[in-house]
Amino acid sequence: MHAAEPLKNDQQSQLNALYEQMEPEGLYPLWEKLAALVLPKPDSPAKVHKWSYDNARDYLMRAGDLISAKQAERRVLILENPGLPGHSGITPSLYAGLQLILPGEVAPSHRHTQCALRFVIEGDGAYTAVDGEKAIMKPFDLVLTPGGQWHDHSNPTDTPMIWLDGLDIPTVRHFDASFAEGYPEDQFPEQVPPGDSLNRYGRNMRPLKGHSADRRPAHQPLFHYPYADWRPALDGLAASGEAPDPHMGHALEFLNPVNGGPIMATISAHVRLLPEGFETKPRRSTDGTIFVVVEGTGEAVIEGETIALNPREILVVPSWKQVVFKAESQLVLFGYSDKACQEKLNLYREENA
Ligand code: GTQ
Repeated sequence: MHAAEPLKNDQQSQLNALYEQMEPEGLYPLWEKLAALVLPKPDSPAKVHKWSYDNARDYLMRAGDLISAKQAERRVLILENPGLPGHSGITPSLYAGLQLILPGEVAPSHRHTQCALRFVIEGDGAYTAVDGEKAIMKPFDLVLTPGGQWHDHSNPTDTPMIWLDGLDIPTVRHFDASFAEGYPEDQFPEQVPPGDSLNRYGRNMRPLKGHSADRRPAHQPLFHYPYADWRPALDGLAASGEAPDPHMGHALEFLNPVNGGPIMATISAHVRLLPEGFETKPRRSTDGTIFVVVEGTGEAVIEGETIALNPREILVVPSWKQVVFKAESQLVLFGYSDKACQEKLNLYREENA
């Protein structure tokens, strides 16, 4: 930041002697570390990385032969960022994993302070039950398990079900605020028919009054955002004739109907559609983002590095890395990040070139 004033003659050796004596007392000189602690701009230890779905699926199915969902509690392969070894994070603040539920299996009910989203990649008809209400899942549905709510996953179909788990595990760890407990039975007792909260809160309406109107937590009533709803909305935007946003394409954020804010306290999520041949202008933001390719092919060019994009691949773009997306065919992406959390802390920034 400022040009350092040079040290005189034997100043450094005297300082070194001082550091050595202080260190056992847990005392360190800030002036040796200031530049690395207070950065002029983000310099994420996380790396740009892409996971092939087919490759990860192969390992997941092999795990499925060796351990049951019940034994594992959650049979998930963690997508760990290669720049964050041992951190179990895909970015410094967020976690990602691929979860497999085989036909007939149940991942038993538990609850925890961490917030979770599920983005379905494969299978049709398994469900996540949240406080005893099933969200029956189809490919590319978004399902939330907000912090503190009981949830179990079951697959009554005859095909495997696989989804991407996105959680704020590293954020909760950072704040030392994790609580978790198991439910005494595998499944939380069913409270209402599937789709109940979607009917009450998912159509831009809310219960006026009446039976179980207040069953869901007031701050988080909706937890299912079906592909059948969001995908046609993107098509409608693309067909409207309005030019795509130069940096984002046609992009829609998933909302919490209570306040029009992000889906959960710590995690934001969106989808975007880039028409065939469209190339975005360069953009960077402080929210490192995890993308799933929903359909189409293209490229992400991140700080000059070109990464091919194919359906079901998972890509992480860390904080403040400049990215350009190019759609070879019409490209549809899902993305989630910690923008919701950063905005609360007045940290979020973006730069649209
Ligand atoms: O489904 O509850 O990938 O608690 C990691 C932790 C999934 C879950 C994960 C979890 C879950």
